[in-house]
Amino acid sequence: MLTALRHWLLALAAILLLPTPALAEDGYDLWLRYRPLAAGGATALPTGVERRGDTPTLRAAEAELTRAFAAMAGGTPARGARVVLAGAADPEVARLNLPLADLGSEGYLIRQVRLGNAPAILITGNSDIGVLHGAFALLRHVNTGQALAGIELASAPRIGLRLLNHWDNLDGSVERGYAGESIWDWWTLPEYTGPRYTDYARANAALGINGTVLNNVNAKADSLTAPYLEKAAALAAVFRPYGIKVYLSARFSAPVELGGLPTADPLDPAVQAWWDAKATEVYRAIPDFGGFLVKANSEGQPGPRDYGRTHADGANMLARAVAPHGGIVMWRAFVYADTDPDDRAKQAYTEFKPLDGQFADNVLVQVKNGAIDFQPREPFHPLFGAMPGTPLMLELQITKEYLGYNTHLAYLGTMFEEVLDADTMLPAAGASVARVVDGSLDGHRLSGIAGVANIGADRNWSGSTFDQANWYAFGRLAWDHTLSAEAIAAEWAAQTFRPDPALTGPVAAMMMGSRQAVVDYMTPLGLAHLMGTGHHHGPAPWIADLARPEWNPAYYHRADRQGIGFDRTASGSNAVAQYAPPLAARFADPATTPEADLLWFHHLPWDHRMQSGRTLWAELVHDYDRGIGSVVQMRRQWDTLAPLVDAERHAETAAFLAIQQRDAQWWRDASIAYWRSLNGLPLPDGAAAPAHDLDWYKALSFPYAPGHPD
Ligand code: BDP
Repeated sequence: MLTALRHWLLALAAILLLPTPALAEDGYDLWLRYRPLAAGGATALPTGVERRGDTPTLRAAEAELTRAFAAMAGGTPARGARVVLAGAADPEVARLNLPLADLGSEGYLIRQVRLGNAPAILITGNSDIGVLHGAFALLRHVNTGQALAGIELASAPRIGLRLLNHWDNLDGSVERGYAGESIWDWWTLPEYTGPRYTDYARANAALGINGTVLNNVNAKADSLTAPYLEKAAALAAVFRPYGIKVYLSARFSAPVELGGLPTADPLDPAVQAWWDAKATEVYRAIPDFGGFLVKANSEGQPGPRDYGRTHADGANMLARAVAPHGGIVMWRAFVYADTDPDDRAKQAYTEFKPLDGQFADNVLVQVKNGAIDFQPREPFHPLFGAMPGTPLMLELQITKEYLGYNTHLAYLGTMFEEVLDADTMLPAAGASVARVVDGSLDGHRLSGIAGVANIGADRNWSGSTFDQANWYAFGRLAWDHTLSAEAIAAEWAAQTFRPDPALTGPVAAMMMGSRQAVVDYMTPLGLAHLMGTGHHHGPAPWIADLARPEWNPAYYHRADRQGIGFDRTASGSNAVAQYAPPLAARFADPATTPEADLLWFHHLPWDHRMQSGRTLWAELVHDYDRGIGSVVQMRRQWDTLAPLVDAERHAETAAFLAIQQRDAQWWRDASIAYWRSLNGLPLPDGAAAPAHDLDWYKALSFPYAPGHPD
């Protein structure tokens, strides 16, 4: 007995002596990080949640609120009015005559009202999904430090299709990924659908993302076989209550590879019949399947051009197959061919513009933000505004393939905002890319926006804390492109760390300057595509010997003894002519071209005079150094925030910022060493010499860098 007591006491002492285990801050919670609210804060938490209706979606909304309020209360008794979840059809809600008409099928309205003669915070919408979105909006409101009393919010999405594109392969690898393996465990699906899939759906529904393409655009036909459809159906079942539909990338040659047909010619009736039957099979497995995404005749993928047919022929064939089931086709405009000697930046426009008006009405053409390929900065793609008869879907890259992967802090909210706000001037001023994409400019029924996901199996989902912000910013702007990147940054920081202006202000400031820093130290003044072949992690502007000309960095910078830059004016490729006449005129003249895009449009002598009074050469070096300086500044700023951020996430970001500074120096030094080998110019006054000679940088090799597709 005594021994037992002694053991018990010893065990108790051991427990008491243990340091209190800190709540794990591993980033898993994303923006759904519910922690006790500061005592005496603005929010009186609701006394309860009342759910009117019994659907999986309403139950999910209730579960989210209950879980959040319990965690936020931290033991303090609730004092606020109860929250009521009720659709517009609820008789009591109907009697309130609330302005619900503009909310569409996914929007929400939140108001403090009286229901059943007691005060209530009502979350309502025209559908259960609207109510769910409202529940997440209310939590965002509280989690950013705002009071519930008197709350009044209403919002509806401006763009219809708000999709993630996963570049995930069936073997678990992720093309251009850096956050671990794919989160889809195809091997254990469909039997095992672990909690991670639900948490994925929660995180996306909180932003209003309503669809996800599960597999890589460089698709395998196997995704369309019965076993894989069953696996996709299991994911669709998890996502359905959260208003998220499943889509698949389709391999154009699937009728040959799976069906044994001799051709995939879109005009061949047997091929059409194969796709019709396949679509029927897909919809039998997944009744609310969204549709197909297709990369065709690009970078080795099969497509209609293999049979002398147009992209419209290919898209329309698939569109006919999914139309009876209510499906859509997203046909990518990311095409360029080594057989086409014309400027790569012109090729998508040349190919697609003449097809305007020829696509079936359930087809969207999906266009990357810029005409080359997700570079740190590109002018907006000239197809925006140029195809008024076709709904154009904007494709953004959330994953930072060309912006330093997960170790460089680069907030893409500013980049997304830049392209959305760009004025196409077609047909006249005020025709922003956002208005093309949301369908309002040309009155399209369909509208869409896609983000290439940066999600992987890493515990923190995105490979770094700050890369979560890019997923977040994409989702928020997809819902409402009028939000500002800065407000989104502050809102993200409040939910991710704490709703304290002493933290959110400096963090948002770091984020707002971060993408320009990357532009500065990698590809200043409109330069592009200077990265190492294959891995895309570091600089290799000297590469000029790859088989396809447009895969060589030298193709893009065109630097020589006299000057640098790609002449896209009438004396060069004349890509400027693909823009609206006033823009074409502006871009045709170096004096009126924004300096940020100068070398994108012009080949200029090294001694060209810049607005600053410096020569182009001195300005380039200045920008590289400014980029490094910004990283140094971010490191300082982040250090001062140590008392306001948990140790685990603070240390990770601090370490990554150190890597970023090292890499920024590498980009700067390697680039300068190379430019000097061409121009023979001395370093501008005060500029430091590169740490190594050019050969040293050329000799670096990274065969095992993450994200490499092979
Ligand atoms: C490029 C990527 C490549 C993708 C391609 C695409 O390097 O891996 O397959 O885009 O968008 O940026 O299809």
